[in-house]
Amino acid sequence: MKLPNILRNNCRGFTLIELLVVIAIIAILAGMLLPALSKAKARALKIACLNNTKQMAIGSQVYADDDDQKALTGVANFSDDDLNWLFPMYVSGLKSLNCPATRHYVTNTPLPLSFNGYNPRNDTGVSYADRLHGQSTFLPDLQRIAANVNNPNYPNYSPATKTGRGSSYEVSGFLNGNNTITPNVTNIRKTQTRVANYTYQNNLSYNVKGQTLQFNIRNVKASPSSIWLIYDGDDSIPYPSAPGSNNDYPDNIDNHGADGGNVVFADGHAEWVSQKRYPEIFAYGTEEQNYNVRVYP
Ligand SMILES: [Ca+2]
Ligand SMILES: [Ca+2]
Ligand SMILES: [Ca+2]
Repeated sequence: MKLPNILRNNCRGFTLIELLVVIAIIAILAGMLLPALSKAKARALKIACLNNTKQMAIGSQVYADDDDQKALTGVANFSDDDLNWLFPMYVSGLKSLNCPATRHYVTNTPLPLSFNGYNPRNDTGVSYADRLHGQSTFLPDLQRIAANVNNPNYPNYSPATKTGRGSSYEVSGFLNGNNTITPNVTNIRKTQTRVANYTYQNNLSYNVKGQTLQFNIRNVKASPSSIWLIYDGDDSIPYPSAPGSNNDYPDNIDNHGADGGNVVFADGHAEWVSQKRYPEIFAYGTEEQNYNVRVYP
């Protein structure tokens, strides 16, 4: 059967050039859309992570209410990041302890306290069992953050994919920690009473990429809304395995890259802190000395 001319013309299909033009237009549109999509995704992950920190903020306030010393965290010293004091009594979901912008994971295999092999310097005067408020078990994966190269049990952390065992959040349980200027001064455990009445003891001098940031906060009264308790885990993974990585400063390898991180404060609120504001907010939050952000080759 012979088709009428008008139908034959309509059925001729596309020429190769026409197809290539259409493909090129789709590629350009996709190229314009993808950065916007990945930005939207990063923003959603920051908010999901902020929700985690809000869970921990409530958990640490309830922990302090229950605690004999009214301590806001259960860590042993200023650099200890053990989160077993929160889970499962004060934060019931393990998912809240891993940042959704990472592939960190915690295995839920509780062990009796007699199996504990992690004994950091204890500046609290309180035993591990008492800091866990009567819990009889602990999770080894919660005793360290995933992104920690000094983690002998899990040395295979991948900074490129942010994959590894451990929690995603660091703890700042003491003021005046990391003390190198006046090393004999005892670190101050963050309790409800102390954060309400604390006066900073040190002026802090931070080196950020060759620039000195000076915070003259000695004798300044601290506010619980400035004092840090928990934050997006950030330890330095040395060059060359992670170029440009600095401790406690948002870099590409960190949970939210160089954008910033979420922080739990001693008054029970949580908020996003950008890279630009990070060193200053960290100074008021931790009173840690020895802050050094290097520029790597
Ligand atoms: Ca730490
Ligand atoms: Ca750190
Ligand atoms: Ca960092």
